Amino acid sequence: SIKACLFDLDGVLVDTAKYHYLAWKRLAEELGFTFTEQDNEKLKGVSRMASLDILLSVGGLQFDNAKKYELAERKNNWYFESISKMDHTEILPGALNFLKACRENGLKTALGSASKNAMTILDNTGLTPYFDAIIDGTRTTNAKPDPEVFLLGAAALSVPPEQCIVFEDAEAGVEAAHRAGMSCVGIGSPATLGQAELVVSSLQEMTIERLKELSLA
Ligand code: B16
Ligand code: MG
Repeated sequence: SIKACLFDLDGVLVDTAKYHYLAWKRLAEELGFTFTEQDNEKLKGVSRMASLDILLSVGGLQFDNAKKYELAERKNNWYFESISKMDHTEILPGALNFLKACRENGLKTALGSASKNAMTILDNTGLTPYFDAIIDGTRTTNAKPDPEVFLLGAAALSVPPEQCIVFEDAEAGVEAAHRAGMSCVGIGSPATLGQAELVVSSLQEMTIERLKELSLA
């Protein structure tokens, strides 16, 4: 039976994708090319440096590592300005209620995010107290679809992977969950998250009852 729920951050609990997009778009403009919202889809769940590589390939540009770190830092400074202004109103519909329901029903909760900015976002939105463990991009060396972030989460909770369920909005995250030996609920569209055991459009559709049905299946 399920003992723990592991949550991705961006796209599952908060919509920070729009801030990532604004910052990447600004960087692309400074470099002299256009970066569309559609291009931005490819960055979901992907680490900062891998995101930069995708962006530069869209612009057909190549730089050495020192320059790439400088560009990534420039983007991150703009992104950080946006998330510094976030508050609880930016928690996605149903997320807080479901986190509370998990805890009221004795389930452990952990964050499993690729972001190095996760703590700022959790603190500003008031979500930090709802987690028994927080694993973010400052704690991992291998990005999703590597299972590391979720395996570290399960270990921090002392729950075996097969008793964990992951909530993810990115295809790479669903794969990471499966490689960790965990079931996955996709948040978004079945077209991209079809590999997940269940796909819902938001956490508003998620209940403890549905979670239990899932673990019986
Ligand atoms: P940062 P998640 C991911 O967060 C985002 O989806 C992805 O777009 C971003 O590039 C990555 O975090 C790294 O974020 O630049 O803040 O370290 O979905 O894993 O919660
Ligand atoms: Mg995500």
